[in-house]
Amino acid sequence: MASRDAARLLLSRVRGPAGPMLRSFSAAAGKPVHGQRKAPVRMTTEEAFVKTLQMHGIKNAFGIIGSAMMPISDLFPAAGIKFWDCAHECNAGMMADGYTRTTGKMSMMIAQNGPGITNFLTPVKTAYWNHTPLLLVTPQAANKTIGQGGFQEVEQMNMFKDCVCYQEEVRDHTRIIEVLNRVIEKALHCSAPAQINIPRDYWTQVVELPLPTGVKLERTGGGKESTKRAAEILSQAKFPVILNGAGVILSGASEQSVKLAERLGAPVCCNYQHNDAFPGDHPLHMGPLGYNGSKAAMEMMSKADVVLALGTRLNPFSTLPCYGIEYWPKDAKLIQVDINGDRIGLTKSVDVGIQGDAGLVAEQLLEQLSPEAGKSGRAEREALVKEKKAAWAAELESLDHEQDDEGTTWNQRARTAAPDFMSPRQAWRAIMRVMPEEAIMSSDIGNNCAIGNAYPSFSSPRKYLAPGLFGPCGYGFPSILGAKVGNPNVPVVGFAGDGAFGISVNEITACGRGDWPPVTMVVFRNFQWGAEKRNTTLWYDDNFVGTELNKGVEYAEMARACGLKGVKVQSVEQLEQALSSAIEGQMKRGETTLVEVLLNQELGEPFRRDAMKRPVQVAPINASDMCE
Ligand SMILES: Cc1ncc(C[n+]2csc(CCOP(=O)(O)OP(=O)(O)O)c2C)c(N)n1
Ligand SMILES: [Mg+2]
Repeated sequence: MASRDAARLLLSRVRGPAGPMLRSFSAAAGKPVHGQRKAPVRMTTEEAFVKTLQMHGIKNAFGIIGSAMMPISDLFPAAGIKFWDCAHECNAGMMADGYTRTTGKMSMMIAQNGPGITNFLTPVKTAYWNHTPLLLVTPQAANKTIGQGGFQEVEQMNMFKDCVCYQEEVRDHTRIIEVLNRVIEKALHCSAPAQINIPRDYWTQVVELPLPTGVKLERTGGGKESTKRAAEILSQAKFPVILNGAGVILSGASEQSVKLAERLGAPVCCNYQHNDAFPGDHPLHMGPLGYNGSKAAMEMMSKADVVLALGTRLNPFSTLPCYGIEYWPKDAKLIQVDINGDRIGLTKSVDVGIQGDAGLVAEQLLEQLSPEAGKSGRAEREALVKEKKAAWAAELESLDHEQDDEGTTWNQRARTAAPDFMSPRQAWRAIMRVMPEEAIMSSDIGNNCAIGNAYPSFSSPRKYLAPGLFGPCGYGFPSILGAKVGNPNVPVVGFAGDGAFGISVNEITACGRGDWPPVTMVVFRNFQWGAEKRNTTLWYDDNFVGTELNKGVEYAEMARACGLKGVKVQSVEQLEQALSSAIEGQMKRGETTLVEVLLNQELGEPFRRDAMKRPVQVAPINASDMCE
């Protein structure tokens, strides 16, 4: 009642005694509508917080329960917010990333102050480089005692400073809505995680506040001059190549990107780990650039006289030479489109930089292209696209084994030691034969997953979850759980190496509970931290330090002990059969299955040829010098 009265009072103030209504207010009670002025409402700070979440449609929270967040989690069921209580906050954060990346809807991470929040560090930075708009809620030790080192205190703002696009601490309980709303909007506008830090003694206060109006900033299609110049350059190009980045996925620009490519007759490469940034069944799709990417994409890129980098920050790792091919066309004109102007020209000199939304910019460019655009050398280019794609597909189909660098013999020894086991590539081909067309897949950091980057393509975006450029082991499993939460009717399959899976394995204790959706998880078993072992074979003379995993561990059995399905396979036939029946079990019987795939210990290309070098010995290290 009190709030209605307040609303009436405010309305009459705005209207004035007889004048026209200056602003309209939505009803104080009822659905919080975004974009409408609201009347103040008397409520608790936790009610205010939850109403603001509702207003932004945030329906999923991932974390582990703790007393400092309980005032709001208590309201989650009533609010229609599902709290996914995970086994580890690190996994909870990766789940939030998987959920939001595959749905385009914001989710939140929330946990106990101190140790709960410190566990979020890795996934928040991961989400940052995946450009995922997430809400990070960090309840904090109370103002009353902070600084006394009482209980669960840590510098929660400093800790995330470099991991979020925006962070703000609530300074007064009456500012709770203002701050939360701003944090959510920053995350959306910057497409990155943003943090609200809230001292726990600000809960359970009574405030009288209006819900926020909300600012939905319209994205732009770039500046007039820059789009005009870019369209001119593209119109005159003899061999235009497009590089689609995450921005194309995030802005939902598939259609515009296809139109632009078709108009220009330009082959389209996907940026590293963004295999779903262009439809895989399109004739101009070339596949991913970068580490273990598509040779066809690299060959086309090397021929470009104009590159349109659409929705990408051109991360330096993503365009490194691969397979010994220096494909980046240094003399080509470069047009870079990014929503974040700070990242334009950061890694490569650009001829035209356009700050804007990938889809809107693509539309602008299409409108401004000259009638001649794309005509020069079109038939030859299209023929070359066909030829290179076919050649790469055939090569990929024929590749069974990994190469040893000159002077090293690891792969040859690995094959001899386990002649009955599959190689990573044999396993990947078997997997690709049974993956459903519409499936969402996740990947992890590791050698087997990296080899796999060459294989999948997707007919639509938001289908490929790779860990991205923060490169955390332990992404594949939790991210696919998050993807399934957001896409319950789509088959999902996660992939991880046995070491990386071990980092996230505790989630098998959580994900078998009643309302958790079923997933299929493939674990590549080679009993080693393979990617690091590869570095050791190449630069450290097989001096294996910390690269061996426990052969006694049985992951499929562990899954079964947690009430899930678990199956261990060794041959191509077994793998195909087990994976297809696991996916069928996921979709028809609600079963979560872990497929443990025994592989030989072959190892593909190392991640960092660019950063590694042979050590030299100057002052030898000797155990006898160790002090007691
Ligand atoms: C959290 C984290 N710890 C360590 C690393 C370094 N690292 C990168 S790849 C890798 C090995 C992964 O081993 P595994 O998951 O078994 O996959 P494999 O390489 O054997 O296929 C390690 C330890 C990392 N990227 N992230
Ligand atoms: Mg391994």
